[in-house]
Amino acid sequence: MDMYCYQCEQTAKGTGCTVKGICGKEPEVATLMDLLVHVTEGLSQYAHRARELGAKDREIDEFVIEALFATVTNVDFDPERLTELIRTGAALRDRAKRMYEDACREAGREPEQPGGDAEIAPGDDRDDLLAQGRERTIRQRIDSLGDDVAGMQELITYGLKGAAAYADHARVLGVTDDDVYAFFHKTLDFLSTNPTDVEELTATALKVGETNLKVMEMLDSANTGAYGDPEPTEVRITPVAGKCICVSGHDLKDLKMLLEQTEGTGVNVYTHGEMLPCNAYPELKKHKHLVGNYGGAWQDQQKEFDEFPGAVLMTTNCLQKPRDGYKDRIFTTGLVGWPGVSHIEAAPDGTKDFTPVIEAAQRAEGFTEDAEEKRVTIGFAHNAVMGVAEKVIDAVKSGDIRHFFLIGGCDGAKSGRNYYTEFAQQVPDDCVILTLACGKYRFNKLPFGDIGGIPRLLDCGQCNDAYSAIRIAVALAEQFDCGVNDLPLSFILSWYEQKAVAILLTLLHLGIRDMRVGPSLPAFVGPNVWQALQDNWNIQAIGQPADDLAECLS
Ligand code: SF4
Ligand code: SF3
Repeated sequence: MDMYCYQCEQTAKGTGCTVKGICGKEPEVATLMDLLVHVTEGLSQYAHRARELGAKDREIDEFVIEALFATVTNVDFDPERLTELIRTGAALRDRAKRMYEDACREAGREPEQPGGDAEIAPGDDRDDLLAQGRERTIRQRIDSLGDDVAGMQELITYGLKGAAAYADHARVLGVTDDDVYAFFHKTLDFLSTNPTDVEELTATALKVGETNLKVMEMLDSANTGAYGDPEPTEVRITPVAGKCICVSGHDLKDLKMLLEQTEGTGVNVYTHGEMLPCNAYPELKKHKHLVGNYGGAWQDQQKEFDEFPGAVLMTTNCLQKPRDGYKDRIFTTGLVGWPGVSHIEAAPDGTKDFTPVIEAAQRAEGFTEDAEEKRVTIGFAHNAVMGVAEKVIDAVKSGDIRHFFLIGGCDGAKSGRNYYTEFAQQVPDDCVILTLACGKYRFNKLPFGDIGGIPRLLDCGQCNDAYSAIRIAVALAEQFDCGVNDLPLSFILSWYEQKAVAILLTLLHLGIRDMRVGPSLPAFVGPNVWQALQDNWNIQAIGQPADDLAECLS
């Protein structure tokens, strides 16, 4: 076995990638990622203990977030950059150790020697690192602990990875929270003890969900604080003539910097994938050369970027192997990386110079003519929906709105995802669909019409805007003086990577019941854990759209 990874939905044969990742991850990269997670745990062993004595270090806190984010599916495929992260992590671990020992000295107590991951010594060359990584594979833990316990440990790790991605986006916009950093260190320290108590593991997983809710709230306030509250907006989804840059990923700040740097250059900017919601933020959409959205969800990028006659900027996941047709005009930034693809680094003050991207756009042909104009409506985050809350409540009371469906989550390439399109198409005319994340591309261009002026399809935004959907659900429950589970609201979720895992843990933490999840169940959720999820939350695997729909409405 060359590697073992089962962290995402497209894992090989539904059990684990063992030869090479379906995502394109080489065994070497998978091994370095495993080692990086362990280095992070070792670092947190000291950072957590130091924090208990009042000592902390912002660089250490931020590194843990970035390192975990780098290991999320479809983010970093570059062994060089992962090696650098491992070495930086080990150096910071030594700094954390000194910080802890100093704090102990001041407190007049003997320092503990946590051992285990805290002792990983990055060797002189990559082979040495790989040898260390191969001693700590997930497969070994599955073999020694069994599917359920090893899977629960991974569930916690994946939830942390997802929350780390959101925390990093909030951080670049200046929003951080000390308690969140403390939780990451504490939880990574817990994982470093190789915990096996299922109750303790379950409680920790739910705590990850609770922390992720806080992190999504931080990101919401970072995004809206910097760029205003999203407002309902009709976005053009067909090209206009001119030179062009397509921005994918999730990072609003990167887009803002690029818009400022392309102002007056004659280069148009398009969003792609999870960047579509950016078109609804006042401070982003005010740039007239943000002309709309190009293409659909991440898994269509190879064809779409090949056909796009300009430059492409990838700000976060989900990156696929760049084809030769566009390898010289795609750029990565932030934590995203692919060997041989040009990377835009941030200056120490966080600013980025996108000149190489703009020059690549100017060299490319651009769109030669306007395509037929088509638009979709977006921008129904919590603020916009709360603005028409009274109208929505009246429509529910009068029976004009019978039921709400939240159909959303991550998309992927696997068959079985047509379920979400079919489900949305079969939703009766007197029901409203809330959607978010890249899964919406399965149906967001279909005509859904409205109910008394309320659009039947309300796009809340990116995956992290699950926070908006939660706020909307809680507000409705308050108005009707009931719990969220008593609302005429069903959750139909699609998952793919670890951010979806973090959101699922948040929904479980909130006690949301009867959710349907698909297209397949996570390989890392063992049989007994799945049974417990069913017993405690009545979570269900998706079935047939018509049957599931009938059950939701019954
Ligand atoms: Fe396989 Fe997903 Fe892991 Fe990639 S991230 S190696 S596709 S399980
Ligand atoms: Fe999509 Fe990758 Fe998750 Fe942000 S872009 S939702 S899969």
